[in-house]
Amino acid sequence: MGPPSRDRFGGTGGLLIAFEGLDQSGKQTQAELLRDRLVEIGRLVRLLSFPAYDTAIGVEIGRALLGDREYGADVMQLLYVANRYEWKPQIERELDRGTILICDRYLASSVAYGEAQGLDAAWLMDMQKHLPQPDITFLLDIDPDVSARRKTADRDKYERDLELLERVRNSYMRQAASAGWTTLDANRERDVVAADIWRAVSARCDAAAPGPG
Ligand code: ATM
Repeated sequence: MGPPSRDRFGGTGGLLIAFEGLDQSGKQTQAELLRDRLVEIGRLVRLLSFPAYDTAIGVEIGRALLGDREYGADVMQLLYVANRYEWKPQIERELDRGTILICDRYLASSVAYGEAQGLDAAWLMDMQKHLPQPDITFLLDIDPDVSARRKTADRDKYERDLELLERVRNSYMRQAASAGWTTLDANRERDVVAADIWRAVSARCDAAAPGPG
């Protein structure tokens, strides 16, 4: 017999859900609300956030975002991608045991921010093809100026550049035309957005739940 199947729908019930969008679009809030609802119905859930600043590569990313390093856009995205590969074994283990993993940013952030800085989107996707792919990606869509206005303090270097944020949003929109994406207007009330997310996730959870027997 081969290794256990990683078909998450017919098998263990694990799911990988990603939240994407500009800073201040409510990714963390929505990820936490979704976690709480899934815990309420008895599912095993884990929240992850990328960049994961608590690894060696994550520490380096943090320094670069604060301006203590002068890496080019390509090196930065290689670091973000490597940071997710650092987590790959753990993500696979969790999915195999049926955990619903909720990621605040994942693969598509590298494509969006890298593409916005002139990098090749195909290259950014290709080097991430051996990471566990998300089952559902939610794009929480807000205007770049809303993102910039909501955050006035402690902005990192991306967050100060409106034109760049516009290009990030365009990349997200392009990516969101693919299967597995759901785009939501995140200018609406928090609970209205959460209800849309719950409708999409609970449908998938029912499909993923281990059947009787
Ligand atoms: P957080 O603010 O979500 O921790 O992310 C830091 C920055 O890293 C964020 N900039 N802004 N706003 C987006 C950027 N980023 C990438 O460019 N590629 C990635 O893969 C990830 C995870 C984040």
